[in-house]
Amino acid sequence: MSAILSSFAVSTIKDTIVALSTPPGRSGIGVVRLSGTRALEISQLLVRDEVFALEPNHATLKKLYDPATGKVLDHALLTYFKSPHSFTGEDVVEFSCHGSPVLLRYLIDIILSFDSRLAGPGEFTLRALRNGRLNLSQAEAIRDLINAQTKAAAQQATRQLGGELSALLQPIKDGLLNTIVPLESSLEFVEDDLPEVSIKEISATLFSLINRIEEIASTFQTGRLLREGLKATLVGRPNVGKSSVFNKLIASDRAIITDIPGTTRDSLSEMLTIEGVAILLTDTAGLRVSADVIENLGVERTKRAIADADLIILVIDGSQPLMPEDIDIFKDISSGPHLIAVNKNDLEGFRLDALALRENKYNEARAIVSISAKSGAGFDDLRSAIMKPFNVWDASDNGLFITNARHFDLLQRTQLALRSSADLLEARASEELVLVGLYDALRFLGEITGETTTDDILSQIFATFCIGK
Ligand SMILES: Nc1nc2c(ncn2[C@@H]2O[C@H](COP(=O)(O)OP(=O)(O)OP(=O)(O)O)[C@@H](O)[C@H]2O)c(=O)[nH]1
Ligand SMILES: [Mg+2]
Repeated sequence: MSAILSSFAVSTIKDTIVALSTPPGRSGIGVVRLSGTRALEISQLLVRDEVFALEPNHATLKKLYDPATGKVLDHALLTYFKSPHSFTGEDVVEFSCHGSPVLLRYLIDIILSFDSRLAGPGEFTLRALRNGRLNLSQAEAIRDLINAQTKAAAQQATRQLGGELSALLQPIKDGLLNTIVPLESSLEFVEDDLPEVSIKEISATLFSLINRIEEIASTFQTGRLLREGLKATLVGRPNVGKSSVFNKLIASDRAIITDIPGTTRDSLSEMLTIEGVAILLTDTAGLRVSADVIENLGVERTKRAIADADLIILVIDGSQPLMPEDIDIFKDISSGPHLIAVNKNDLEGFRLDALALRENKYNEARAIVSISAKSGAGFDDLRSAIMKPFNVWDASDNGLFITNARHFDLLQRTQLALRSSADLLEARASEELVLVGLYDALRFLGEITGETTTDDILSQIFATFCIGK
């Protein structure tokens, strides 16, 4: 482990920490977790039995006492994990109590009175990291697993927790070392310039490493979606059926629908899941120039929702000819990811006039789907079209994706550093200069898994964890 990492951990090395590891509130069971050198001793005080020895990895039913009054607090199941074979690598005792918030608070207060302190966010995981039980990308995966909003996101986090990201990066680090070694040794023996064949070999290795990193980094677009979800916004002129499409997609009568244009006044958002990706769908006020103050405020909100969206779904009423307003709205949104849903295909006279948007002058139009919010026709196509620009087709059982912006950023920086080294090598610059980029690249890769992560970054990362984990 790096010196940087262990110096960050020094402040937390000795004390015993405690926290509620289950969510606050009433529940069947509430788990209080205790980690550190005094964990076992404190447990003995609570069960009022000095000779009581918990057997590691076994659950034991015990009465817990309030040492001040001698009264029984609860009957709890105690599980002891002996250092180093525990989550944190320290002695850990978990108390599975009845899930009463009052009782759990009471128990934690008693434990705190025995020379322990409340754990900070993610501090159990931080200790696990410090004790080499897992690396930084695995620690982040635990947080992501807990926060996962969909099955696909949970699966990605589990894979990262299993060490797949580190395994993916290891060959790149090895490759880098293979280029560093000949450069370093030629530095040492100043008289020997690197032979041309070696330069060519190193350069080829560098380019293959750059390509590999690019390949891994390119999964971020999908990975980010898996982790954070996608914001899709329904827009269109009044009465085309945006709210009807919204209700159909979320399978609930959430939005008010009437045949009066201007029904929706305020933006409305709901979550749904398509192909394992969480979608935050927003219904908006129909876009038109209106004399109504409230409606105009709604239109302002629609514009903000458009700016904020990853994908715009333009709804058009296919039972009417394409209107100038439809085209205006289309022009406003067509520079970003969008699709066109031509609604009301159950009606007589329905036409895919919107095709004109694609076939004639406005050829940026992406997918056009014919739907009916009334009959539900075309909704499978609509769902596929929503996911299409984001290439999430078989995200759930494909390879590992980069889901974390921090990792993506470090991969980009690795790539830039390698490119600058490759350019310098090409220009036959001195080995010293070429090496700078290679060492930078190695350090950036190390920051992903935590070998070279600084204190500041570590505290920033762990601040995003929940207490008790
Ligand atoms: N026949 C038919 N009618 C539809 C369909 N979708 C919506 N409608 C009707 O069209 C009218 C307007 O629907 P809304 O969903 O309120 O339209 P909107 O775009 O949200 O309208 P605003 O909120 O006013 O902008 C209602 O009378 C709906 O019942 C459809 O697929 N087929
Ligand atoms: Mg509406």
